[in-house]
Amino acid sequence: MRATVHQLVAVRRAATEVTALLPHLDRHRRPRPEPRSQLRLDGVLPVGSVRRCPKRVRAGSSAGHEDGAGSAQDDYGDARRIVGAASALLYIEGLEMADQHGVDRSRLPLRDPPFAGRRGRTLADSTPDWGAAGDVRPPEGAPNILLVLIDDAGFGQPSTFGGPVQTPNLTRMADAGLRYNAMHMTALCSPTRAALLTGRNHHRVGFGSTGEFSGPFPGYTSVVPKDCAPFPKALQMNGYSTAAFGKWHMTPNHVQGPSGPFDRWPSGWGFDYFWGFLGGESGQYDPMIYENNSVDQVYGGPADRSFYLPDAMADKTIEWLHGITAHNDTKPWFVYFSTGCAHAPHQVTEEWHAKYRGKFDAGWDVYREETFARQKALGVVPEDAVLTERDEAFPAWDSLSAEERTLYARQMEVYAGYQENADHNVGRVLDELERMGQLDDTLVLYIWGDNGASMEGTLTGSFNELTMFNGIPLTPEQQLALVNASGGIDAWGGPTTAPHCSAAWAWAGNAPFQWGKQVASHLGGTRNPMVVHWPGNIAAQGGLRTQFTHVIDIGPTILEVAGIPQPTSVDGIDQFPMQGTSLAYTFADGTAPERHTQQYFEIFGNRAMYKDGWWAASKLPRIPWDLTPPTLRRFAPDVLDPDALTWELYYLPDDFSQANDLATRHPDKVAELNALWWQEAEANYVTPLLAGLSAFFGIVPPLSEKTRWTFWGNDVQNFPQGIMPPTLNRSYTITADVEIPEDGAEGVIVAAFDHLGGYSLFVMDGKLHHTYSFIGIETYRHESTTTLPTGNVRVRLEFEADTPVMAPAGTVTLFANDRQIGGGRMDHTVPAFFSGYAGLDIGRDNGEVVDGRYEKLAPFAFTGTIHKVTYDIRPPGQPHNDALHQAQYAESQARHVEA
Ligand SMILES: [Ca+2]
Ligand SMILES: [Ca+2]
Repeated sequence: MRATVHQLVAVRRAATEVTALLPHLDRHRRPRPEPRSQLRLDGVLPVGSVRRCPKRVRAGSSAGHEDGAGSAQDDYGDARRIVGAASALLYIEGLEMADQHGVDRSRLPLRDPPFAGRRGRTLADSTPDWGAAGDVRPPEGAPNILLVLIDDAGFGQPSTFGGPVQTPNLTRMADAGLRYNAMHMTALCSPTRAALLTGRNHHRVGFGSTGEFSGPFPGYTSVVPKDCAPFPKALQMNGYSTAAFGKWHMTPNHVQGPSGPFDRWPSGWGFDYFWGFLGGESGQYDPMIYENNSVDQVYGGPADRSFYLPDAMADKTIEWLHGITAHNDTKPWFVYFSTGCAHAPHQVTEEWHAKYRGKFDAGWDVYREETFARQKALGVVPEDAVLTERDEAFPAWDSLSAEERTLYARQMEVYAGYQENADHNVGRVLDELERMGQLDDTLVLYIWGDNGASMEGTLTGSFNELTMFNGIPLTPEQQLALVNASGGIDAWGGPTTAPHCSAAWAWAGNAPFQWGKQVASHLGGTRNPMVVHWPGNIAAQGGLRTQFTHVIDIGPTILEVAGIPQPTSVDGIDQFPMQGTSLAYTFADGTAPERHTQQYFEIFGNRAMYKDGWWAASKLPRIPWDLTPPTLRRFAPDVLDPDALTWELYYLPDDFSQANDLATRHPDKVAELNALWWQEAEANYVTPLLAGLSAFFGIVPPLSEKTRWTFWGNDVQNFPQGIMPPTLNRSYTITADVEIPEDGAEGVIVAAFDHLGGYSLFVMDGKLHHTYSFIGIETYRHESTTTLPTGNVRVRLEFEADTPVMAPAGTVTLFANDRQIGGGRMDHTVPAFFSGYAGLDIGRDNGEVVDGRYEKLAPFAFTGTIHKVTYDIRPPGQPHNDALHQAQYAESQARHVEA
């Protein structure tokens, strides 16, 4: 921002031309209610900048009066003009690209404007055109857009829609805006998010399943095809500032490292800025945070117990808004605020869950009845609606023991407090927008849940949600024992736990509907509250909208409101049209006939077909959280007969909650919707049916040829699960070349994850230690019998699996310079996932630590030198390891391990 006298003189003539252009430029500026800083020639350069100019200029500058009033008037005028010209150049961001009114905004990026001036041999016979140096601006009046998405939350949870979770900020937006009670999601995280940001059906954009499970069919790649560009890209390329905060979940696991490719990261989806986590969930006390295209850092953990991710997310969003407003407050922005809450782990501090103490002691059956009554009183559920019945998969609250009730009630208290905190932090962003005078010029879309509340906690819930994902069911007795071992019921929700509530609480949270997350056949999985707030543009404050809407409608709505057409070409690729229907038509008219009249649903074989009020539902006949081999075998490719799967039928205008199955009364309607579902499935790449579970049926990725992973030095940290050396269900060796000073060394050589599942190789009291946590259920510790030598030392850990099965037992041996120095047994190893988040670190243990013995010293960095760490995974091609490979993928999540 500095200019020399030489540069100032050189631009002097140009400044005259700028003056001539000003009226033209101002005409193209985006009108704003408040007067904005205008492009001016005089007095714009900040005082500090002027003072950095050489003395002659400074003496005469407008900021230079302190130097005395006696300066020559000629000099003064010259300097003012020179400074003014420099200012014009420095403030060139105020320019627009020439004649954007004539630009085709549907072909992205926008074409550069042709030069409208004239280039002669010298400036004397040339005419400038500032348009070519300007920036793309959105259409006039394009508003700011705040899109809030809560994770894993149900229709019957927020108080705004009759639930017991206090959500004053959602209510505040609703009372000054609109409540939508027929908004639909896909029933699963990544699919909903991909549909949300592309305006297309989830299978059509490769997201029939989650980002963790890229599959070999077009609807299941977890990679958005280039002909379906996400709408944030259209906003960005049309001149919006764009940012995403929080949960992403659309970058496939194996590309979440520093080598990318980054077209699968938020930056590739059209976000100028990203701060959050790439996976499906995050620790709230020790998140591994990405900023743009790399890991920012692991925050919190034992070294900073004051850190809480939901608070930090709001802070970071506000900070970004301050920054862009300071830079350019004429440019509209788009913020995607996507909370990790209320996905597991349900982590929140006591101040938030203590206020719900005792509130759920009456249990989930009473919860539903009370919520249903409030829903009717609020009018978000029609008066003639019926509360659906409890499926026998969920036990009656009255049938539980006193101990179970105590445990489960606390689970719900924490789950509720966790959600209230999420709304509180959304409110902090809203408050700041209000203080900045931007709230009224911002379209707020606030969606409570990307799917219904999650039943992934199994019936008992879990102190560590990963028990379910590893196929480790726990009895209520085991659960209680493990809760007690983790600090007791009062520790639920704190950093020693990564909890998930009982599936029955989730089902209750989806009142008045049946089922929940993953069950795309029913409203419990698919219907979520939405609130729209846009004062001045929505007259019916506090109104209710009942038209059928779907998450693919959000993209078309936002583009319509911004005045930006859906792109027909992006980066040279012709675009497949958005499939959603803008719901902006509902803003003004609650009685307008619904325009989104037909929609298919499918997740993991749970299917639905909606058309003109009719809803056909076909739920795969299994308990949603049951992924055991005997259950899955019933749906294996050579067993499954899709025509044998039955349909239920509901007519939603008369039956809001799907309580009255009409299938036997209207077989023709069932047949019609069944045929339509298959037609839609074909067109949207849903087929082959159950491709989202294909890994369970032996359709596994090619076996990697790679057997060695090398970490050169101690500076590789925060490696996420998807790119770690694959030690699960294998024999493996970790070798570290280290240097230990004469007076010894201590600290972590390599650590992955934490005490709820992970391993660490470290030096303490001069000895080599290995700690392995089997999902927090059992912890194995091995220690060298002698102290390590000094100087250059090669330490080695060998794990030899006994047999080629999932979760193999095996023998650990520790070596120093090829001499055995210790070892022992491990009865169980982790079969599928150590953790849903966190990473691997060389030379330290970031975030929550694997072994509590060094927690106070966290991250317990190694005080010697690490030259390199090498992982050797048993070479492929041996029958032994082929079998292990098949086991890992084909039955991951599917094999019970006796706890
Ligand atoms: Ca979710
Ligand atoms: Ca760690």
